[in-house]
Amino acid sequence: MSSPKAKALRELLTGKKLSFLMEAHNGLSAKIAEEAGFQGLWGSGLSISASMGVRDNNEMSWTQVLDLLEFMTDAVKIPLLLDGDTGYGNFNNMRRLVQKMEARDIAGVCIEDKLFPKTNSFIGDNQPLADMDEFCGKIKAGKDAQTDDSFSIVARVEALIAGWGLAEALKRGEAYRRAGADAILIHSKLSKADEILAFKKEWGDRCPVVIVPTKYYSTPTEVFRKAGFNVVIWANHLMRTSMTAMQQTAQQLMKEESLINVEDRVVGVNEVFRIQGAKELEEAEKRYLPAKQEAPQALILAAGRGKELGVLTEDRPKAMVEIAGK
Ligand code: SPV
Ligand code: MG
Repeated sequence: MSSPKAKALRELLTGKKLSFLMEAHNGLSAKIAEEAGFQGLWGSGLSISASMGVRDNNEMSWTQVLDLLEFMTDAVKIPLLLDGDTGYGNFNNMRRLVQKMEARDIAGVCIEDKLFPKTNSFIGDNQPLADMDEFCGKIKAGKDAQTDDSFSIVARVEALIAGWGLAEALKRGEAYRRAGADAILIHSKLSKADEILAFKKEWGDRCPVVIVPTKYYSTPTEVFRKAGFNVVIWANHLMRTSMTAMQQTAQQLMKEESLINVEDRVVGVNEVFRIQGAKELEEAEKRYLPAKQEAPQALILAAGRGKELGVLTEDRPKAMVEIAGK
């Protein structure tokens, strides 16, 4: 058994060409990413939590995340890789997560070797790491729990983020690969790509490698391609771009108390209806609702009371009922 979405994500992870995953945090951003041409989505923990007005510290429960993912994955045909943080607990929580994700046709999950509740990788230094063997058990439990052969588990190595160095990152990556991870995500918070390039050089082609260049954004994509990375994640840019737009609009409306200078900068409501699929509903209504009765165009007056007219003809014949003042 293999779902087309799980298969599609696996192909992106293992394909010869460099692939891209676009962050999405709700059904709308998922649709926008798909329409732009992206072949896969990143369900970013940072963006999802921010869009819900909470912190990226597992303040949303895992079932709240799943409910949101259902809207996202229902909205599109492309696969979604969930940023599953630490797997929301130990190996047991991880295997339950995998089962529940498969039930919602979510194509894969990335888990990171940190401690629950996690902290975003760009906050503070020296974040504690999970015990390597315990994390390997979590990967194994997830792989054993999946029923779809194509469901992917990506193991995220946080050793560079935590300042433990390249040797530790390689050691952990190798242990996670042996535990069954389908790909490794090597994360870095440096403004230059040096340490992830050094990792890839040593790693070779042992298994696919995913990167998140949020902090080393000025590195040309060609460098990643040449180094042989498999997937680049644009991890939070739809959430951040929408924050910029919302802040501008809210501040402008607060100040100007008028829509006049805002209207040309925002999509029209017809564009909102289009992306919601309003047209499909209109067509479905024609197929499934009884044909609408035309409103009466004429009333033929005749003698007699016409019992259906009730009180109108209690004390007069139909022909004497007042209509439009006559
Ligand atoms: C996320 O998008 O939530 C990530 C990537 O985990 S990062 O924020 O760069 O850690
Ligand atoms: Mg995250």
